[in-house]
Amino acid sequence: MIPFDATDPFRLDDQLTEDERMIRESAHAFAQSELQPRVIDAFREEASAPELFPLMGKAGLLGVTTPEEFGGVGASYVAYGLVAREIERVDSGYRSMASVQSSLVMYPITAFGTEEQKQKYLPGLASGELIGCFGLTEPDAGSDPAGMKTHAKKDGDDYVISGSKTWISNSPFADVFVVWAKSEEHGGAIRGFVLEKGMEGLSAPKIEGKLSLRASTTGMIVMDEVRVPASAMFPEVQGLKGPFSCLNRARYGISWGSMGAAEYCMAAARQYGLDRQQFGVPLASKQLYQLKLADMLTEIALGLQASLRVGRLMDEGNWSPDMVSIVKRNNVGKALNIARVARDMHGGNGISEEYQIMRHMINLETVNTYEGTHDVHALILGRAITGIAAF
Ligand code: TGC
Ligand code: FAD
Repeated sequence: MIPFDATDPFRLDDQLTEDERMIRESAHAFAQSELQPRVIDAFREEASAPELFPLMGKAGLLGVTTPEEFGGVGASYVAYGLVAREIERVDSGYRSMASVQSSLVMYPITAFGTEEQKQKYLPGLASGELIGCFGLTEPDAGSDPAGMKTHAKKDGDDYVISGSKTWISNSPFADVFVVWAKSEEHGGAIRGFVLEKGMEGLSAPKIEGKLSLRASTTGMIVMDEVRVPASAMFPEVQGLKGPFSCLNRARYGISWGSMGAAEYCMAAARQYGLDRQQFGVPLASKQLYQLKLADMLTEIALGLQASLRVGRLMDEGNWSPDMVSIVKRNNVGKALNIARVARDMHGGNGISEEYQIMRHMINLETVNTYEGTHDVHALILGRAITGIAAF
């Protein structure tokens, strides 16, 4: 037998490689020194922070799984998950900024792009000199992206793209726009295009007034007959499997990230219970208080192990998207519940920005919705179980 460590119940650390531990430690150091000091003000002010991208790039937090030849880190999916966990321990919005860049912009360019597209965009995206965004969702097509209206029309050697995307992370300050559109030339099949800031007819207004994920900037992508050369299109990939392949990676990262937010909330509730005296004793001495902490510890331990397992399977190439639905749905749902309970355990202080719990809680409302809502992932799993699509 060995002593039990309540901060690492299943000895996750022992299951990591030396490289993964180093990446986790450097992500932790970066998140605590660069992100934590600014997040309370950034969230309150709903501040845009494009300047964080070069800092994250320098710290090796962008393109963790992208091959080194394109400026990435060339590390494992487990390492990518560990980075997401450390960033989201501070704020889901900062993790969003990084995971869109890595999973939704660098991944499709790496997997589907031409050599020219890879050389042109990947090194700048890895260093954070370029910022990327991913446009799938539209005002009338959220959970059902097959219903998108954005379309691309062939005109000579060019494509002319029109339509609008909404709720797009990073778009107001993005340089590189990965956009999915129905191509008339390909019988209405969905194709991916890489657009650039400054193209005529392209704009990306900011969505103001979010009550969640305020440290991450969200906007629209409006395309009014944006003319792009044929070389802006991903040459091979057709249909929804293009964007969905990107979502698999981002959803997997979110499964780790949400556990980071939950770990923060649990650690804060534990400390609060030890420090706060009521009825002449610390709150942590009460059975009800300990029950809540025990439930949190259990869900976090199980959630992290599940994500580690999926990550290892991804690294081996033995995974399926349904596995990712299990961990995205479960971990985010559990993290949201943990944050709500931790908020309650802080009493009145729980609503104060200083204690940071409520920020995590309201961020996780978004995380539960984006990248496939909690219920959409239930339906993905329901289809896998029964063979019947109930969307
Ligand atoms: P369906 O008929 O199931 O599939 C269409 C084609 O796609 C293939 N496919 C997948 N390929 C790879 N990975 C997956 N996970 C895949 N799921 C499906 C499938 O094999 C098929 O291929 P083919 O060759 O036969 O054409 O598609 P459907 O239209 O019935 O969709 C079903 C549903 C509900 C599962 C899907 O539409 C869905 O997942 N909806 C949720 C939408 C969503 O997650 N949007 C996310 C937008 S991006 C975002 O939120 C970023 S937030 C980022 C941040 O800030 O962190
Ligand atoms: P809807 O699809 O309208 O769903 C509304 C409700 O109906 C949900 O509860 C849902 O579970 C339920 N529902 C939907 N379909 C069914 C069904 N068949 N059966 C039962 N219930 C159903 N998108 C991008 O493309 N890129 C981004 O970078 C991006 N960033 C985002 C950042 C933020 C802050 C937010 C809030 C969203 C972002 N999104 C992004 C969009 C996000 O992916 C969508 O909000 C999400 O997919 C849900 O779509 P919707 O909002 O249209 O909700």
